Amino acid sequence: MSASDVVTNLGAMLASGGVEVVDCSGVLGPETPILQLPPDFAKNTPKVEIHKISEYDNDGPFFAWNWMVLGEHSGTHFDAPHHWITGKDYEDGYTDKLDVQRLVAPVNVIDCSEQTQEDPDFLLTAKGVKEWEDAHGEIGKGEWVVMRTDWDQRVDDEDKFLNADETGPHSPGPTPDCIEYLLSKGIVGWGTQCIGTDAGQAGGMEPPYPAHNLLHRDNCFGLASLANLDKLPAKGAILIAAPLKIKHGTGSPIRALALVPKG
Ligand code: 23J
Ligand code: MN
Repeated sequence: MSASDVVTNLGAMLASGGVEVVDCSGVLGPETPILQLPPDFAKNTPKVEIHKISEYDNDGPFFAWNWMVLGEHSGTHFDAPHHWITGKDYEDGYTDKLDVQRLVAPVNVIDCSEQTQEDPDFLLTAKGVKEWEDAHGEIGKGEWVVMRTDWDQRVDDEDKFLNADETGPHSPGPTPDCIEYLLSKGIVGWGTQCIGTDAGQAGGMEPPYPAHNLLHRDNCFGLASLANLDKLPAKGAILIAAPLKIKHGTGSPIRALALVPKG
């Protein structure tokens, strides 16, 4: 089939609903959980604010619009390579410079929801990924890989979502060897349903925050706070994860969309 036929057929399938568009973003608003770094870092991202300019009133009789206070790394969002020191030298490592061809790609969904229900500190390893590949097929070059934990069920309760105690945050994520293995397969990026791409306890790993450190070292992307991964097949969907074109941006909220064949 020619590329032209593929796109024509995809268009027809989208129009008929044979291919379903699944919303993999959470709601962005004042209640959206925001990462709080440990107190040794004084500055943090503020909560999302939405301020009304007008809503069919004296300030705008025919129109409604708002302005916002919004961090780059708030809610369902994209981490660009420039976000981490290991990715600082990539000229295309910013949200306004990156190669958009890489943002639309097949997605591999690794279901860890059973393990993470038992253990909020569950870590996906290279071994775990290889076992998933034995069951579902190989992860290919240029593809997304996302970790399903159903953490989006907690998103309306910030305490439950961040899941922190006196020993720090407790949320699932990857081991360093997991990310190294995925990078060896040539993935475009790694996504999770938690506040960041790394596990809650990843500050104590070697290297610290391995998803951030290793993905961005290799000019790859991160996705965080993804929703509705339980509605995606293990393989066979396409994920569109496009950040705003923020000048010199290190990341951006996204409307993550998955194209899923129905039936
Ligand atoms: C800054 C510092 C550490 C982390 C993060 C940001 C994120 O998780 C993020 O949103 O990229 S771990
Ligand atoms: Mn981020």
